Amino acid sequence: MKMTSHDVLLVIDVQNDFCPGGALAVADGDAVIEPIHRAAQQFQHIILTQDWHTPDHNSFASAHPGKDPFEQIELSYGPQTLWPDHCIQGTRGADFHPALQLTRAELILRKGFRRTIDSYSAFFENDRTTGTGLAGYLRERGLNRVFLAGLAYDYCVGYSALDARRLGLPAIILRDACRAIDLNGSVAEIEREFATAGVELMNTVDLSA
Ligand code: VGL
Ligand code: ZN
Repeated sequence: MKMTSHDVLLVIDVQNDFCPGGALAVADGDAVIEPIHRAAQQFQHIILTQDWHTPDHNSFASAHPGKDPFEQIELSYGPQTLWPDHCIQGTRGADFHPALQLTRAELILRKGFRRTIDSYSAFFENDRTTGTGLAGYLRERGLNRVFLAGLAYDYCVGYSALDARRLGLPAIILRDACRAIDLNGSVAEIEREFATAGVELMNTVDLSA
């Protein structure tokens, strides 16, 4: 694939809590690191995101007495899945996985830091209107094609890709550099949305082909 200086690799939430042993472990989550490192060699620009919640975050089941993790509730902005406490600001679980070596990354974007609203996407919080600033950053830097990798495929990676399309940017997910949570058919559901929105899927080997 022909790569240019306007391409950016968005590495989503490769944090301890989403890897084996973490509070919201994604099966095989740390397996994304190797393909991400290989993919990174093809990019002039890399951005990392970091899920970054307050201790009493509204997306935690623990903030809703009587509710369990993975249940769904209605919040002011719509349905919200409740999660185990994870990626709390300043904790080890919120740190990037120690094997992730992307010192060239130009921006670390934190999201989900507002207590009352979750943010799966790197572009918009879960109300789909509060911006994170990433759209403006990409625009100002002339980065206009987004490749995505990381955790989790069916949540933060997928929502970010869909929002990139909403902003009119080409969005390509590096499928082998992602792992999914797959909660109640979430993979099948988001892949239907990918098809409608024009999110593309490819593997890291195809970058250098
Ligand atoms: C994520 C659930 C809750 C993710 C973050 O990174 O996909 N999923 N917070
Ligand atoms: Zn989260």
